[in-house]
Amino acid sequence: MSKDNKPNSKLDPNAKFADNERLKTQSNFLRGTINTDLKDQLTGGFTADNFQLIRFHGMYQQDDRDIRPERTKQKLEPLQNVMLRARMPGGIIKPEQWLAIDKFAQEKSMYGSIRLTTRQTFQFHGVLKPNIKEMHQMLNSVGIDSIATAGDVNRNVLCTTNPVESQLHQEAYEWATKISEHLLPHTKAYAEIWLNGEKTETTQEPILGSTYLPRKFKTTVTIPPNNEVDVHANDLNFVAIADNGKLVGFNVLVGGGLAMTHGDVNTYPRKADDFGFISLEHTLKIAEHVVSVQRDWGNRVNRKNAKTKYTLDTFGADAFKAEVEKRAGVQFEESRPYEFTHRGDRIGWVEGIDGKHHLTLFIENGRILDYPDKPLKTGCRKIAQIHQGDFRMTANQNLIVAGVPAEQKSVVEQIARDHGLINDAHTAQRKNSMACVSLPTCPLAMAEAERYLPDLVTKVEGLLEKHDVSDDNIILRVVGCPNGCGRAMLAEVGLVGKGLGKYNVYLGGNREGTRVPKLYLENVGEDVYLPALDELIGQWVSDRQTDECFGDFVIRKGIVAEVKVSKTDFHA
Ligand code: SRM
Ligand code: SF4
Repeated sequence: MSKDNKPNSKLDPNAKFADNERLKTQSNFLRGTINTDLKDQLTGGFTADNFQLIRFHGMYQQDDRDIRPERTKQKLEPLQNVMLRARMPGGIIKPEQWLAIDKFAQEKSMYGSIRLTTRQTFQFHGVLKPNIKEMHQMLNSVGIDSIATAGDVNRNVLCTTNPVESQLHQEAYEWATKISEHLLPHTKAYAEIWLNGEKTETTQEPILGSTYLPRKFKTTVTIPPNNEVDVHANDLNFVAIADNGKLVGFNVLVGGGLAMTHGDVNTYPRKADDFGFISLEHTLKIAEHVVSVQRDWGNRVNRKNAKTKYTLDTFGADAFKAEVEKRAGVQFEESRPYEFTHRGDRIGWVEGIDGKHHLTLFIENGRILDYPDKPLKTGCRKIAQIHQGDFRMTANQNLIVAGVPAEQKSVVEQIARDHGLINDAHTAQRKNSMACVSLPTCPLAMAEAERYLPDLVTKVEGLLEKHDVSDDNIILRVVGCPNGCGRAMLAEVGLVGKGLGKYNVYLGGNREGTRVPKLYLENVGEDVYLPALDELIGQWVSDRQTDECFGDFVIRKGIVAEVKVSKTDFHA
């Protein structure tokens, strides 16, 4: 759609806009009637448009699907509550902030957990209506907000954690924060509604536009060679180019995204295209105009084809890039060389070049909770009570205790060990497996993911042991539906939920996260895919080339075809 609200030239001019366009237009810059709904204690939920509008404020209305049937039987409304997702550019959180969120999760959320996400932030699940305002005010009191962590806007900006090169990380992190701030909505609706802020009239959204973006938009600042943030899942990526450890500019990658819809060949996961290099001073202009071109050219009729990845395939990447250059008044230079070599977090201690120590804790599924045999939440709280550095949430749902002085290392490690935050028995396979939240809170889940992953990993560990490669691993990711929140569409083995106990199995991603996998088995259960994996792992072990990973092996052997261009290859 162009700025004057007409569909763009590639769409049928008579096509009807998606209803989300109406609700954004009528929302008075994201206010809707949320305030009225908040006062209505007859229902725990939000009504009509407000159900969608609260997303722009970082919340989703949910109910626990495990107890839904029982409540229906009792003729009760589902137990409506909200999930909150915070805005934490680069995933950095200070100990005092940690203590505040820990307290809130414990006292005011239904599940008591802090859930680290695949996009370097945390979620509270199960916050009831009477506690929502208090939650935002608590967050605000420690300098956290949840503006634009959901909805048709630029979301939380990621930044590779890189604990080793402190100066480069600091510079990249500052850019992640600046980009996040630059692309935030200008409306003061959040402060007005949740923080009892002064009423100020909003008259325009200079970057996002009065109807915001056609769809969600995701951005990263990435420090190669670690592709922990998975650039190809993101609309816009700034890949850091350094000279002698100092940041000089970015290669800009545009148009990645992973979601699809089962059975709809017009939807597919797609890698981002490399537009070229820019020097640092152009960063915000380029960010702004990749957003503005997507804002004006993106599909506002069909939300399934509204993300930047489809805009690039509709108009052509060259046309999109030329328009960005024109609007920003900046020419992309030829891309500078860089390489991604891995994505996993280095679990355990590393020493930074500044002499500080950093401990990466493996948090299975990112769920920080006091389990009977491992009180993870208490352990994190105890570390936060003595820690003088900060915490970094990684895009692999793990947590780094960053900036520990040498003399405090042993105390931090002891707390972590005492509370199950360090477990030497965790295999490389477990540490390189990931799942999305899925059931019971996700309304879109078709199959289990987070609750299933630990058992599945044990079974895959068994297969690796059987074939005598226990120290090796395969990047394994499970998602409860094809939206792909656990980034299964960049895994060596990706399971995508189809129905309870049934998954589509995709093979052929690589270690670096630069290849989309391809469908191998459709709508199957463990009884089918575990024997199939057993067989394939056997072949891999006997026929692999030196250090060849599983994903590369299945492509070389033609077990699945390589996806080079998603639009043509993914469903072929
Ligand atoms: Fe996601 C929707 C959880 C990362 C693609 N995602 C959802 C919702 C909010 C369900 C809903 O719309 O009601 C899920 C809430 C579950 C719950 O109970 O918490 C949900 N997504 C998550 C998280 C928490 C998964 C996790 O286990 O960590 C991640 C939160 C990230 C964050 O902090 O912002 C999460 N979601 C992703 C990713 C991965 C990434 O960005 O690196 C993707 C794929 C990349 C991409 O966008 O292409 C992803 N989520 C989606 C989609 C499909 C979007 C699309 O292009 O069609 C939806 C559904 C939608 O937007 O309509 C979705
Ligand atoms: Fe929910 Fe699907 Fe995302 Fe999993 S992939 S969290 S099931 S929307």
